[in-house]
Amino acid sequence: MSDLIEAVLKSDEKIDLRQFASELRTTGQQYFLRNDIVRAFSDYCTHHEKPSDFYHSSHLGKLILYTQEIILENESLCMIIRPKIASQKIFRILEDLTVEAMTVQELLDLRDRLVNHHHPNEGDVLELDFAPFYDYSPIIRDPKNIGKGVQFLNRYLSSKLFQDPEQTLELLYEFLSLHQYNGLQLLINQRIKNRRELSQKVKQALSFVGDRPREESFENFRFDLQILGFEPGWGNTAGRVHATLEILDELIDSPNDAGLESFISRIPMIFRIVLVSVHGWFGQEGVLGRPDTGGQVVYVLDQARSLEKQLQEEFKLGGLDTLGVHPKVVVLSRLIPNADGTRCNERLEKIYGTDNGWILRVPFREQNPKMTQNWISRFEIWPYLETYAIDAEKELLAEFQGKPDLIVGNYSDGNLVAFLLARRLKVTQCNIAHALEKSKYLFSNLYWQDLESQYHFSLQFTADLIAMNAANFIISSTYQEIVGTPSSVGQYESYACFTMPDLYHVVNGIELFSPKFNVVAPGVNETVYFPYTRTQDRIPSNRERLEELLLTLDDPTQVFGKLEDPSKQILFSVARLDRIKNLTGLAECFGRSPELQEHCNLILVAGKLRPEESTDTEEISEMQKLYGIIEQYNLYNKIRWLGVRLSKSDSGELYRVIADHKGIFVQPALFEAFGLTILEAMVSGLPTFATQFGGPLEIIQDKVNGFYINPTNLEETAEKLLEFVSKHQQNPHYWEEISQRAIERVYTTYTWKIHTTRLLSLSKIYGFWNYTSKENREDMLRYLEALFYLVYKPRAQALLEEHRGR
Ligand code: UDP
Ligand code: LCN
Repeated sequence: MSDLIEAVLKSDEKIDLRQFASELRTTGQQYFLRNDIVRAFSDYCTHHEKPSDFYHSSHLGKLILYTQEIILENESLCMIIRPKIASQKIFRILEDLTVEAMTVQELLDLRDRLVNHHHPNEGDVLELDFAPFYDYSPIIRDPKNIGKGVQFLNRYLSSKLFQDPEQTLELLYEFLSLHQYNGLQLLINQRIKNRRELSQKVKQALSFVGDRPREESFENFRFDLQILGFEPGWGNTAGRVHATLEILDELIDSPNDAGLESFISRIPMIFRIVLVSVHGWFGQEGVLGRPDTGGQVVYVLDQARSLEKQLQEEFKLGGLDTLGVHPKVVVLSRLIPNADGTRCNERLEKIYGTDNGWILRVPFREQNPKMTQNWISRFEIWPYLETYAIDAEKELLAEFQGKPDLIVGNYSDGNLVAFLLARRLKVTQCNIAHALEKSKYLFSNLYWQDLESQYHFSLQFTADLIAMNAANFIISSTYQEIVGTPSSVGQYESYACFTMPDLYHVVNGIELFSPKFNVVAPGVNETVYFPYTRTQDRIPSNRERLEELLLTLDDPTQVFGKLEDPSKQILFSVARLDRIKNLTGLAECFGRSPELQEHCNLILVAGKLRPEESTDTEEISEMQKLYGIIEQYNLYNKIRWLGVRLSKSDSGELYRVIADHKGIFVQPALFEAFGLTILEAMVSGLPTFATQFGGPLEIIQDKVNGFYINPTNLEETAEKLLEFVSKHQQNPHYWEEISQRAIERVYTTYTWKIHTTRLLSLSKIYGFWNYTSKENREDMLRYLEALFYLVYKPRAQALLEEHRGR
């Protein structure tokens, strides 16, 4: 039994536990989530006049602190306790305070009973368990090391490998012989016939290049090295070639994991990359702010640019650029024939700022022209993905004139396509979630059947399970994306155990301690978003135009609201009009606080102004809600709502104009997986108040370089904003101090250079280990295929039929 429960039961607090349980019963509610539990317990303490430390310090208080869920059923109470990150214990407590441990299966049955979908007489439901497949691979032990997979894997496998120096050398030899680019042999050639020769020749080459001037170009001695058995890829100068060979020499003589990592990171292994981002409007202009088109598009485009740049630098240092070795990065997206003024109906579009970066758009097959001619919501896209992957494979092979070296999936749909492609092409698969819908929508799995007609979560969650288990490695933007915080469950963690009543039970959905997880945060485009103080890089006419748009322009086609006093401090936010982005919550917070209205104006930038311009139900309802709030609190003269789609450069300048006015950025989302707008605002120099639910908790250090808000507590949020405003009024340097620290935070931690250096190094190391350990994942992949064909595909076909009938 859990120590915590035992401690409660051994003390007088068992009476409180019984009383608390009986009070929960009187609410008539059966299912309590953490927030409900904490609130109910706080009420209990107040109502029973408990001493002030009872809430936190009593045994019961501590037990409640770790309790994620309580489910009441007849006389029993089920507690789901999360004593530490990524672990779960389940107990049933009966009325007489007898405690029994429950299995995951029992918990899932209980949840099914709760929603009247438990039918034991009709047989068992399919049970999915991925745990046996992870028995073969090493597992991280300490939860604090989750997300540092590659370091762990490298250390673990190195120590195994290095026990046998001869085998190490053999593997290195075989691995070095593999690399080619369009028929150009790289690294070593057949003149080095075996591992022993490799070891000798490395020493000879070292002495040969060591005698040459450090700066001498590789071209000058390329053919001398070739005779020794060495091909291009070691360096562009004698100095660089020497340094790379030295690392190898050291690795052969005294292998160690750090040396291996730095050596593998220098090897040219990745030339062609595919970034899969299927749904949404994927373009470079006029697409942001539409439903389904937000940060992912910004992320993928910036990542593509940065990957190309990083590879170009790498190839230059490796002496390969002059030999015609150039990287190619392709963003694979969907071609949308009815493109609504965007370029999404073009097959190929060059990515701005790249030499060889492209958006390749492949259409969905015309299984249902009514749908496939148009934008399709990410919730409806599932039936079209399998054939899309088949068509995309052909296009990619033609485009690259060969296979890619790395496939990166984005979001549930892109990750599923990445799985299908990687499986067919036998290429390393990396996943990026961006936002897993499962944790965004409360009870999305338990009530999936009620939500199915609108959200089709049965397809999405099945796709997620397939893709996340299939991926060779997963990169997440934050630690908590994987396993949450001590008090909240992580996004991936929510896949570990859940029920999809009548469809399947997941008893082990993902191994959170697997070294496949790596935290690699995104950056921000530094040419677009930079500090407001860098006046030399700003264009005065743009600044004036945007200042007018923000504060005074009277154009009802673009702006709603007219400021009575434009000199008040600006509260600013920009987001799509999704419910979860909660711009309406911010407006409500502003509306309810006359004091905030006295000192500030609220400026919101969202893609649209008029419900009739949208076909997205959530977007329409958010617009209607926003108009309602403006009316209810009479905010017409205190708010400006810009329904504009800004160009990239305007969007950067907009933040800076707000900073010129000493404004404040507020990100009020009910949940934010990461939050690129936060980086954009911070690097521009805006003091930023962001939601405490999700990624912002890791980006911002509270009260140091920004502030957390609880967007569900409107009063507290208004108070926090007012406190800042008043501090700023008393001390004009206060704003600047926070502003400066926000800028520093981004430059030290969130740059694309840091991101891509890490991503490429990960890709190579996973590639190396997959090769050398010849890890046999075939059994898991077969299981995943079965899931795809037996569960996903029939459901996707049924959805297609439904689409056809619309
Ligand atoms: N954005 C924009 N115009 C809008 C809404 C959003 O340009 O009307 C941009 C914003 O600047 C940011 C991205 O879209 O670059 C949103 O990314 P974020 O990660 O904050 O949220 P997401 O939309 O992905 O959930
Ligand atoms: C999706 C989201 O919801 C955001 O929180 C992220 O910042 C964005 O994708 C980029 O990863």
